[in-house]
Amino acid sequence: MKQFTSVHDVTNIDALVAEALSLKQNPYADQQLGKNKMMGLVFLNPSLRTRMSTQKAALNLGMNAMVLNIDKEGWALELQDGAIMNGTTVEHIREAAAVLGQYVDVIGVRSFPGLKNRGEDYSETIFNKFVEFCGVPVVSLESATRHPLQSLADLITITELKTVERPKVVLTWAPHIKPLPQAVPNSFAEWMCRADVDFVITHPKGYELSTQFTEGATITHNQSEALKNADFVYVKNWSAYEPYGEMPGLGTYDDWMLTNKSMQNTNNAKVMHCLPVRRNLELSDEILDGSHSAIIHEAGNRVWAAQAVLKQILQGL
Ligand code: SN0
Repeated sequence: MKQFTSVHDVTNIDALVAEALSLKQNPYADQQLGKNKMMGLVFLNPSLRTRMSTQKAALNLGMNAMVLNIDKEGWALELQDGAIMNGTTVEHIREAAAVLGQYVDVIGVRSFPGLKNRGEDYSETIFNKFVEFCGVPVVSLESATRHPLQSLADLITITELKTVERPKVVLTWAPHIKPLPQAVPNSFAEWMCRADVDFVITHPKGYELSTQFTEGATITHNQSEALKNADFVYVKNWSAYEPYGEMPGLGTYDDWMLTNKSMQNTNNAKVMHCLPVRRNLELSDEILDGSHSAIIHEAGNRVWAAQAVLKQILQGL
């Protein structure tokens, strides 16, 4: 594997999931593979799981890892080509990315969308500049439009916990108080449309995701209809794709938050969420603390997702 920025970089999804599950059983089998190899983790936005799980995955493979919170600890980055840098930005992304590539063998980058300019976000301007200038394989730690390490961990979790051959997986929108990226639902949809599952997306009118990620999914505005016989319910808030970054009907969809009652017509479904979750806004305490939740298990699987991906990248170096 030369890079991991979306499901399109994966040649065999089933094999990657199987690899992750095998690494979970035997985490230190490949310590020689990463010997004297350096993983760089560069964050333009906050992180808990991605940072810790990817670092742990690198160490399990025998790599070293360095973390840079470039938004807080780096020089103020200039992103525009041709800029006359006589203002507050100090270092151009062209130099920053190229220099980081001198120090590491694989680089992970997190860069959230601005949610102001859809064209800019959906062309992955910042992320692609890293890919262009760093000169080493790039792993997405969540870009403007996707979070593939999360989606892989989600597919691993579904594979482990499913009780029927072809489970029904429902992605449901949840309430929030501020506009969040579409990256997690885009990516989850993109992976689920390629997995052996019945995939349903439910959200209020106005929260349609870009169709490039949802082809093959059933889409409904009726949450309780969607939840019928569900085996997995994946909860996530996202802002609108059109009008971009807005929250149509803010405050009127509070009943979209799942409670134990919402789960009654499911097939005793497992509830998933990528975290961080705002309690009693996106998800109720009773779900988070109850038997439906697979959320901590899911977060644990972030290590094996990252390790399977890094292993394939190391094998291609
Ligand atoms: C991010 C998102 O893409 O939705 C990261 C998820 C892994 N989530 C947030 O930014 C949450 C922020 C908040 O205020 O709740």
